[in-house]
Amino acid sequence: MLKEVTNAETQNQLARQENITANLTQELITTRQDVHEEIWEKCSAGWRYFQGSYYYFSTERKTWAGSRDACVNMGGHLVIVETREEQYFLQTQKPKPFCWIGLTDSAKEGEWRWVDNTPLSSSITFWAGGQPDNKDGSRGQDCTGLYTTRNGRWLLWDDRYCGNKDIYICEVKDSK
Ligand SMILES: [Ca+2]
Ligand SMILES: [Ca+2]
Repeated sequence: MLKEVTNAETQNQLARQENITANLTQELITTRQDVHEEIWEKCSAGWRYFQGSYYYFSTERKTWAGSRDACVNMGGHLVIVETREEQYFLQTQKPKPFCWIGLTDSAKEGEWRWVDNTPLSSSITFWAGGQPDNKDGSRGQDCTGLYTTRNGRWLLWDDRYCGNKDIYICEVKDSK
């Protein structure tokens, strides 16, 4: 009798655990579907996904400040390039011919900061040869963008006049 009760309890426990496992599996499948749908939705609307961030490549042209505000309105920020891989990813997307990124020295000449106020690291920079040169007559150049070098192969950084209207790249970190 005692043995039968124990067996029944064990079976009950097994059944409960199977139930929990099945629920967890279902939850995992649903979460995966949600993530895929979100990626698909964003990508199909002009967003691209790379290593934990979504990137939006605009087709409309705005000043640097206008671009910065547009990205904030989309829940993100002008792209902040933190790694070589990220820079190479942006290069492969070929956003021609020039597009704003979130780097400026408008607060203090020569002191480059990202839009989240992080100072530019000297080890991760991708300035084109001779840049930044701050050359645009008396207006100076305080805002950075990616531009296609003459051989058309590399997208490197150049500082330009912030009032120029150009396309831009926004970044939104994946919250999941
Ligand atoms: Ca400057
Ligand atoms: Ca320049």
